[in-house]
Amino acid sequence: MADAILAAAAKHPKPDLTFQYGTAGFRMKANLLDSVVFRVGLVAALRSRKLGGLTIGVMITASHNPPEDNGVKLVDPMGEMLENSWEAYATTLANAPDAEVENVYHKLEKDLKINPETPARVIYARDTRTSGPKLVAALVDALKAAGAEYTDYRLLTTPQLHYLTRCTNTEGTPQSYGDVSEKGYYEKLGTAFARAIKGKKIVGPVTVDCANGVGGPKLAELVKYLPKGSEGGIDIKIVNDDVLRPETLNHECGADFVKTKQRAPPSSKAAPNDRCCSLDGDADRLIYYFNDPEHGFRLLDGDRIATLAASFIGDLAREAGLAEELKIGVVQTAYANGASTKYVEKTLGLPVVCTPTGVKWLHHAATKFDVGVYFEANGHGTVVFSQQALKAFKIKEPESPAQASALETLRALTDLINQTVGDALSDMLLVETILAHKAWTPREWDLTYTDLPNRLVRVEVADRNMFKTTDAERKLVEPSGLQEQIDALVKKFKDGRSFARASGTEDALRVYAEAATRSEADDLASKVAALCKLEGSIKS
Ligand code: G16
Repeated sequence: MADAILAAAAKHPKPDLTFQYGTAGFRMKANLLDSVVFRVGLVAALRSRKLGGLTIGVMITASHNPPEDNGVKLVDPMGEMLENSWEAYATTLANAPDAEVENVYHKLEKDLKINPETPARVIYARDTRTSGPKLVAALVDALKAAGAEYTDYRLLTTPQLHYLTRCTNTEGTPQSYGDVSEKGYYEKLGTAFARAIKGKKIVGPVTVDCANGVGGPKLAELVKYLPKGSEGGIDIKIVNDDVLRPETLNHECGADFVKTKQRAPPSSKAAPNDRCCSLDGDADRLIYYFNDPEHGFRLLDGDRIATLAASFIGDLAREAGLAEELKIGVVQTAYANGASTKYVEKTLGLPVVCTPTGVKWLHHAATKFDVGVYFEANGHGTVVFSQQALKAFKIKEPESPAQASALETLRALTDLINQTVGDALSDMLLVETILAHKAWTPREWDLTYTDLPNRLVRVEVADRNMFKTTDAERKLVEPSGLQEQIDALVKKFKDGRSFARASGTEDALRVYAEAATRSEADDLASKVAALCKLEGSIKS
């Protein structure tokens, strides 16, 4: 096997670059990724062996990034993101000189006390990018060289791979998460959705913009398993599902476009008040929106989905007589609109935890609650239920028909919601379920609180790594003095708040600002961006 790794590594030479495991794995221009994907394959084999042969997932995708990018991320056995400490091992292997890959691999094996005789099992999938098949070939070379067993699930959304990883590892156990197949995923969601909306009416269609990514064909498949609008179910109109022209991926459409530009895709033909939503390139983010005849474009982002879900599940828990025993909480990042945080704390009366950007951080914090609702403002998130909550939903004896119905809806939600990771398809069915239960249009949802105007700016700097943050990314510690300048600016704006952080998926700095009015938010964002740009050029 040793020779096999050395020989295989030589076929995937490393370019003269330093690679970083970012917010969601390695991500960059696809033509630079061959050696990285190969080495991630080796890490997957090591991780599986370390865990006694449990199956590890590898997803090849660059999600919201442009078509020429790609990326690779690892999925741990229960469908969570790779354990944090292993990101460092992946980085070490990714940066090892070609001739050293085999030595580094064996050093990790030794240091981590991994038995090379233990079986290694890996499953993998990719999104629709043209660079995908070649990167898959690099991955397979590594898996063969490391002696791992593997299964190719071809094209999947990222959350589908997370689901399959958990199903594979729990198959035949009391914790079984579902049938180990793509069909099993659709069946589970379809059945749970039918149970969750039983007796309720979904008014009008929902138009889903699939970012011209893998979510398009997968949603078309899922629709076959859902009760149809004509039968009291859901009427889904799929748009931007062109996967035959790869250059259209995430181009002027998709969740990232809608959230950052704060407008509908230019191709949208939605009429006023039509319910619309957008997925991103690998269907793990979801953003809703509609056109208000009076106020124009209205965005219902991840913060809105979190508040909607938290209030609905909180109400159900009360109706089911379980409010006292279940700790419900919301997890956000610094990007959460200040008005949403206030709404959760003051109106819903629930605790809010703030973590750094990246689902890995939010998910972890959410598991500390019995019902942990976590969403990034960009639409990435889900709800996780503790074992205690699942047990309570199961064993609670209803004392009235209303309690029985609340309990049944809660049970259906635990199947409908993809608890492994944020899943745009599952989240969309969750939102549709809640709106049907509340008999709300997007307008009523929008009226729950008023967002503070905000702006997100992408700033290109020579070296984004010189910007270092603390306090869940809300403050810069480096370059020194910059935070004080930002604070001085913020003070001049009513309800002003702003922060800057290096992106972990793009070679850029992100600046966020909010303030009492749209023009002030724009002004604050552009002033903070200018400060950062200046600092970035002085120190580089
Ligand atoms: C990934 C992460 C998200 C994160 C986003 C942007 O999303 O999974 O948690 O919010 O990147 O991160 P950054 O600001 O560091 O670039 P996706 O949908 O691109 O995989």
